Amino acid sequence: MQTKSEQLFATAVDLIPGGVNSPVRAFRGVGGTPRFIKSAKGARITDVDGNTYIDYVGSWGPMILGHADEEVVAALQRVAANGTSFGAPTELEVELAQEVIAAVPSIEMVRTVSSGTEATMSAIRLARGVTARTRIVKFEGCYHGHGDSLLVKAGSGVATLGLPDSPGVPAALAENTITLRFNNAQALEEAFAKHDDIAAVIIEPVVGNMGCVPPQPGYLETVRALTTKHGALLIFDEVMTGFRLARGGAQELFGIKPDLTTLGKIIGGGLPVGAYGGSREIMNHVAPAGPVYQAGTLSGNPLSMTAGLVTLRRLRDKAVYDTLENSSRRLCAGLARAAQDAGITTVTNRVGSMWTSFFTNEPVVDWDSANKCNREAYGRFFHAMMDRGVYLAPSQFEAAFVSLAHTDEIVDETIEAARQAFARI
Ligand code: KE4
Repeated sequence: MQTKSEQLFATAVDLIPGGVNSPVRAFRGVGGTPRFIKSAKGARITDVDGNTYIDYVGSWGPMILGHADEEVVAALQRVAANGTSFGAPTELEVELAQEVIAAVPSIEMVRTVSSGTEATMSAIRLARGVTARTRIVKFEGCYHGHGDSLLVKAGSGVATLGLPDSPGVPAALAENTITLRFNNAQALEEAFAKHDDIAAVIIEPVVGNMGCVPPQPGYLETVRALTTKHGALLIFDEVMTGFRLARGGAQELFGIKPDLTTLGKIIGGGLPVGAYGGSREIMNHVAPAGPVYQAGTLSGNPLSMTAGLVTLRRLRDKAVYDTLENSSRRLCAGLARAAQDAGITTVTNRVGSMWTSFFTNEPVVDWDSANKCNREAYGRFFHAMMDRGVYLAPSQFEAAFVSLAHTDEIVDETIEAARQAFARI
């Protein structure tokens, strides 16, 4: 007897490429049939067959308050009744800009768009426009959305599917993207010695897209010094880490001031959103203030702005980050201990409430070390946990997320499930 998820997936694969609207959802990284989700509340999601799971994906980052937060839902219902999109400026966009600028010191001016991909694409174009240079630098295993210039040795779903790069990206464009090893300062130094036309270095300051990989001590400082020295803009892609690791993101945590920051996910509270921001001097190059063009029909729409504002205003209370730190630390300690007690070696990388349990026995500091992980073991663990009511990221090369709805009891329930899952595999 087929489950409803299996029936829906069989139908979906005929209508939608791979049956999904984003590749990582197809479970290719872990095998099996993706669960079609019917509803969610707090830390839990429920699939179309009525199975409920403790959710550590959280829509890949946005759901830091937990799912279907009452205040967010009520605000959306109120605002939707007044119309969902006007294609004209609204007060909500001014308020969201104020909220982002108040939280992220390096941002004096911000433009909102409808996805993280749009944010990074636009930031790259802006950097090229401002510097009149063409080359950009990114890092292996980092993923910045599916913009052509950035789909080169990317992480996340690209790494999960083992795609070297994506067909369709013209060589003439890809050759302008230099890809280096993350956490290797010398490689960046050599790239700047070799090329004097680097417009920007774009980096995930804490990588989420090869699994969670923190910067090594001093690395971000060196990246900042080198970009300043060589007149290249430093773009912190904080689509995942923004408002996740601290109210001011990774740049607050590590005390680094990038030239441009890209945001997404949390600032839309689960509605479509992206943003890019920086100094007035740089941002005033963006149309219509300046010549660098970028536009969007639904940019800054009332629903995304509303869900984002409710979420960001709840994150003004710094205590929320202490709560996330404590629950995440306890969770990861429990997971690591459960693996150890079952004689399974895992390496846990965690920064705040984003983490990854790598199935490997050596430190994971870059794509090469992440890529050595045992994906099959991760897949077995993923399914053993799902069988026990816990929904992890369906790929070894993704970060998982704790929300404010993950109470101590839920963390304990997760650790118990892990004890059984590790014993099982
Ligand atoms: P979107 O276009 O998916 O909104 O954002 C692209 C993006 C940009 N930068 C970073 C650091 C990101 O993590 C992302 C998107 N993250 C993935 C999860 N690893 C989204 C999930 C998916 O692709 O379905």
